[in-house]
Amino acid sequence: MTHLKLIKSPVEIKLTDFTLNGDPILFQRRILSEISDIFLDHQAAGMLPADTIVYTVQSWLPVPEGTTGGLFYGTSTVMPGKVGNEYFMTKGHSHAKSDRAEFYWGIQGQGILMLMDRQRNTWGEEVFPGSLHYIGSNIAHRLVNISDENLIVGACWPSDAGHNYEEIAKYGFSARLIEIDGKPILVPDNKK
Ligand code: M6P
Ligand code: ZN
Repeated sequence: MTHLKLIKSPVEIKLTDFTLNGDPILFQRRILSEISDIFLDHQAAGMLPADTIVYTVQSWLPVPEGTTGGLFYGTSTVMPGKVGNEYFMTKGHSHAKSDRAEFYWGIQGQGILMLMDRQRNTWGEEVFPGSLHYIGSNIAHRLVNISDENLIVGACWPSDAGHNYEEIAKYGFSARLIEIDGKPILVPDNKK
């Protein structure tokens, strides 16, 4: 019974390193060997250690997955690095319930949030500490680290959004973020 009680939330963000502390927290680690297919240069991917951590995600799911009206919170950390000339990035996804939106915000490091609409138009938003990103419905999204430090990004999304990874796994985004002359450039790459 919490009536008239002053209580603490079960989860806190540790502001020195932005990790989530509390219970329950879900921790995911994506290593290169599991996600090497997302990168263009498979030979370059094969030259890096298979257990290289590309990114981690900490999430607080306060209600069961699929609940209507709830929210989830997550912190993604994309490591610095490249596969060939392509920066380390997340798998990327659209939402299984495709009309569900999401907020991302930059916490640490420099990156690009790649966004792609249903017509496969792809663009990028610059991510930096304090940047805020509204990812509308029907927009696929992927984070790319373009700096030489960890890219840390917060996220908040509806608990019934779900993840659709299949389309991105099959067709990719219609562009890749490649380093050319020391700068990140979106280069067309259409498999559809
Ligand atoms: C954010 C949210 C999560 C997502 C995570 C990693 O924290 O968007 O829903 O799972 O980033 O991204 P991905 O699922 O594309 O690997
Ligand atoms: Zn999402």
